[in-house]
Amino acid sequence: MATTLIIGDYAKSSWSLRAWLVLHAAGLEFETVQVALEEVTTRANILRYSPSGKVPALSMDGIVINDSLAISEAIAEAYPQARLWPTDARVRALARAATAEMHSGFTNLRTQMSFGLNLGDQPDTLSPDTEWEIQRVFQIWRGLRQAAGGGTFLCGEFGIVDAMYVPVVFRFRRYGVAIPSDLQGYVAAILDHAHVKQWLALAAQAQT
Ligand SMILES: N[C@@H](CCC(=O)N[C@@H](CS)C(=O)NCC(=O)O)C(=O)O
Repeated sequence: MATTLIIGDYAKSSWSLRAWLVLHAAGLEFETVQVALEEVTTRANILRYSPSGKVPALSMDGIVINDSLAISEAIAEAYPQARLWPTDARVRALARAATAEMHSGFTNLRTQMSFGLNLGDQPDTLSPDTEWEIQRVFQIWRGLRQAAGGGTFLCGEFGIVDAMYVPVVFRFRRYGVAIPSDLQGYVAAILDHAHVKQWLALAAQAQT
């Protein structure tokens, strides 16, 4: 079977977006199967492909890998030439920490500022915890960019850590969160990234 990524709706599935970006960053040719989320049949439909009942899942080399981070690691390992992690060990450790923090944390931000590709929405009054998490994201971005010492993205080239934070960029965009001036270039580069724009175009197409 061809390499196949099982994803959810473009406008709803931030975890699918992350894995999809990582596969593209590695230059992989792959097929996608899309399962509509938030329907009564969603769980049963995902289970046809993914034993966790969640998307994304990657069918590759005769196995199914569920979870965006596990998929990212598998792709980084299979395609080392894509340099999805920074080459410097210290920067790589920081990129992994930032990735893990996104993958397992930011629950207040994720709950209060739900994922969506639209603009101009008002969140409920942000809790102090959410406000703190927004500042923590900025701190992580700054720290990585300083440690990596330049480049367009967090650690130079677009990699797994950038893919992990793309949905946060969309959340900030959706709710009009002010981006500090020193990070505006990074956010602009993310929104101008070819595959980020492709995902937005696919989402727009799906809505017509
Ligand atoms: N930790 C998982 C989270 C996966 C996840 O929560 N996926 C959501 C869509 S973004 C899902 O499959 N929801 C379907 C459901 O719960 O029925 C990952 O990183 O892949």
